[in-house]
Amino acid sequence: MGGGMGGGGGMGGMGMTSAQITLLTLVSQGEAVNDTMPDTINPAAARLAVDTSMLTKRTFTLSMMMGRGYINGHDFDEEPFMFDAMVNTNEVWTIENDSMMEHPWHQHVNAAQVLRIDGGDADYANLYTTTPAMKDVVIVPAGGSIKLLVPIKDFTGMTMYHCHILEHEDIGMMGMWNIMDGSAGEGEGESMGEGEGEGMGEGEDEGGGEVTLTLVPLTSVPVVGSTFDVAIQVCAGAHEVDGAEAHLDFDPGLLRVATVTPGTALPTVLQNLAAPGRLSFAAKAESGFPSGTFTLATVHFNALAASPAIPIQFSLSAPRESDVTFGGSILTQAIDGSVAVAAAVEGEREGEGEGEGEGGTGHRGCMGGTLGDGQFPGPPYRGLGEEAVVFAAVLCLLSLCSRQHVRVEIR
Ligand SMILES: [Cu+2]
Repeated sequence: MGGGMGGGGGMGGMGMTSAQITLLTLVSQGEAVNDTMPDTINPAAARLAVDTSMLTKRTFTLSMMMGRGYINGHDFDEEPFMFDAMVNTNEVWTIENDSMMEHPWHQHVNAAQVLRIDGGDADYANLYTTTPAMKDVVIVPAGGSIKLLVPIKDFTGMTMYHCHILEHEDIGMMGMWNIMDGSAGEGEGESMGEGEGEGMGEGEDEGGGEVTLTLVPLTSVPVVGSTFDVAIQVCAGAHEVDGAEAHLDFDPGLLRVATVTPGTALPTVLQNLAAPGRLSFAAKAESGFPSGTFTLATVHFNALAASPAIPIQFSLSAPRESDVTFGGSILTQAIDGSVAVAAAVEGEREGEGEGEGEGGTGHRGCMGGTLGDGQFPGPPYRGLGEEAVVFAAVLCLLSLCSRQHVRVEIR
């Protein structure tokens, strides 16, 4: 994992010229078509259902002074603001704008769901906080703030966040973010800013990081009548585990447990009980205690009826108290999943949800899931046509070149 800060001033001269160049020329042929944008692309898209109360919270304050830009008082060119995060966790980020102009906040790698926007245009705030879209650019109103739910799903390593007005990024309003692999344990890397005050990662516990229970994939989109798999996964990092129990609650009208395949890491099954709307599974090990990421059990569900996304939740209250133990409880977080059951459609998509479900026990660890063909990370992108994404990418490129803000809404 190694910390260190590669690639310091790489963004240096970017965007400093104002000469006009032709990037490409589009030539169209044939009859003009008068088409309208669809109201909805993926009706199954849903907002993430995550309990944010126990998540790591971070605060970033954007400010400008004397021709420089800052994040938490740090000028990227002097000393970038940095922090460490764990892949396969969720975090809540608050971005505050202490300046007199708005800044489009942009974080690389992992898109976020907008929980809240204070200040600025009410319609924008309403749209961004209600659609199921995942965003990687959100305007932080002048003097206002935004709050993001950030599922850290993909890729370890160093990445960036910055104001998306490139001039502001160039004068220092950019920071770095080290995404670490939870299973690698400790890593007291010096990249953890020296006691940066507010917002910095709520003191990780000494013993090797968080211990979570989660579902893989976090979101499933099976077709009605199909069987699909959801793995109950334990992410224990460097902790050893002697037992785990998962109690799941779901809508009995939409899902039914067909069978449960116990995992191998905790070989002694103590409980395996499915009832309408619930499943209880518990297992332990007598020796050879596992650590890292492993599957407690894989649940084969039947999708009974079409539905927008509904949660599959870990029960956390006695007597059905989900837990991971080593001696006593070591669970720090249980991450609920969701299922949107798609109506059976004629044509290509038919049968896609059949059988193997998607992802299975992906190598991505706790909540990444794996991507099947033609799927994009994050629930809202699932099933989105690739053309739509290419279209969006071209528009983004054009907006970058023209320095115009082109807003593409994919809903
Ligand atoms: Cu800015």
